[in-house]
Amino acid sequence: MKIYDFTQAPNPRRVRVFLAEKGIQVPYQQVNIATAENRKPEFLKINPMGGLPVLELDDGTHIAESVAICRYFEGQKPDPPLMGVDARDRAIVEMWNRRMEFEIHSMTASAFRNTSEFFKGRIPQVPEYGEICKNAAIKRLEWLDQELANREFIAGSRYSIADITALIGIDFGRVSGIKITPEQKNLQRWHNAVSSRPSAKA
Ligand SMILES: N[C@@H](CCC(=O)N[C@@H](CS)C(=O)NCC(=O)O)C(=O)O
Repeated sequence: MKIYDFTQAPNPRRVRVFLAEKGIQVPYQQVNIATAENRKPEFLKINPMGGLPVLELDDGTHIAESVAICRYFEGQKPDPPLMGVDARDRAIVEMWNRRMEFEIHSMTASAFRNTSEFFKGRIPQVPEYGEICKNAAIKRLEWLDQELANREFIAGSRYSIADITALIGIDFGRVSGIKITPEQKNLQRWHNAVSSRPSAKA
């Protein structure tokens, strides 16, 4: 078993943090996105979508998509639970994880993809769309600050995959100037708490 990874990219970090929380160790193989190694034919045989991370099982199965990889490990090692503990809780965690993906993570990622020098000439960029995503992400942080007024973690009283997605989405926003403001005390309190967990360094 191994995971195709790129340490500087946000989606692979989601899986690394998830595994650190679970206490699971898997060997990593780096695939360099900066040199477009993930777009070469050898890697496209592993994941035709070209994205990272990808989990390779011992039987040769390849599982792409960060949440699908997390789902596999949640099944293999349910404790500590990071994706909910019963039908109601699993649905709530999924609701929040999807919100963190669509409303935060994909907004900060699209802001970067559409405005950064890194992707210039590599993908079609629409800087105006990047600005729309940046402003949307800034608004979403205001919303999340309010949401966190009455609970410890994103999906309730227990740390979950939704916290991982939010943490990494927000951290990745910094390169595009998307930051938690000093007034957002609830969000800052949450961010300090999740960032100080050892898993955040994964
Ligand atoms: N939905 C996928 C997204 C995978 C993805 O786009 N990964 C990025 C890294 S954060 C990537 O590989 N980008 C380089 C590229 O698409 O060429 C997931 O959740 O794993």
